[in-house]
Amino acid sequence: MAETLLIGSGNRGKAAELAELLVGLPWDVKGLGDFPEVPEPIEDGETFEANAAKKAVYFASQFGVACLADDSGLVVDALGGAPGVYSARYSGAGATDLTNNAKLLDALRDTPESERSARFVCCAAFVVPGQEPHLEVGTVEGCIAFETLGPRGFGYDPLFIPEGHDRSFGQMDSTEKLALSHRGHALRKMRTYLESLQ
Ligand code: ITT
Repeated sequence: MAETLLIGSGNRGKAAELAELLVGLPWDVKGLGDFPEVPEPIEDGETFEANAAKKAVYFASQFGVACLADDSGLVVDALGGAPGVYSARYSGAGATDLTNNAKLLDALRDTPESERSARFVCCAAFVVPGQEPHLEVGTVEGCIAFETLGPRGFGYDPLFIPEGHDRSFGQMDSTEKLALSHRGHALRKMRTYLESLQ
């Protein structure tokens, strides 16, 4: 019987993308909804790598199963790298995708097109209980639009236009986004690692 691989994310958009990127691997992929509720892991690391490892180690030890987690975010050059590791909570307690996108548009309201460069970063962490995490990082370069574009995806997708394209991630379906995205890049490397374990 295939071993359980828990996707350790409470973000439904992210968890769906991670599940899509694991299709075809010989694991029994489960989500947090398949396990009893536990407190959220504490994400107090200063880097994507530290937070990704913390999440995967936490859920693997809580439930005694292998876990894949990701810590990700948007790095905006004109904002000195913000929101970065604070992307989920950029607009404060109770932040939503809507309030985060509104805050980002406001922060960049006087920033011209030539200075709106940004990148998404994803660090994926795979942990077998009791073992060291294995990390893979992916990035995608792009720029921040002047208004939200498109209904798809989650988070900052409607504001992020990947380099070489004229549509935002919010205007792409998941297949097109994952071919270009930070999470797609990190997870394709992680797949190679997971396949090497078989
Ligand atoms: P988990 O920790 O439970 O996985 P989270 O949403 O808190 O969920 P992070 O701490 O890694 O996850 O924060 C990532 C945030 O960065 C996320 O909430 C989005 O706002 C943004 N983000 C990351 N990847 C993104 C993507 O592919 N598209 C749009 N926004 C993204």
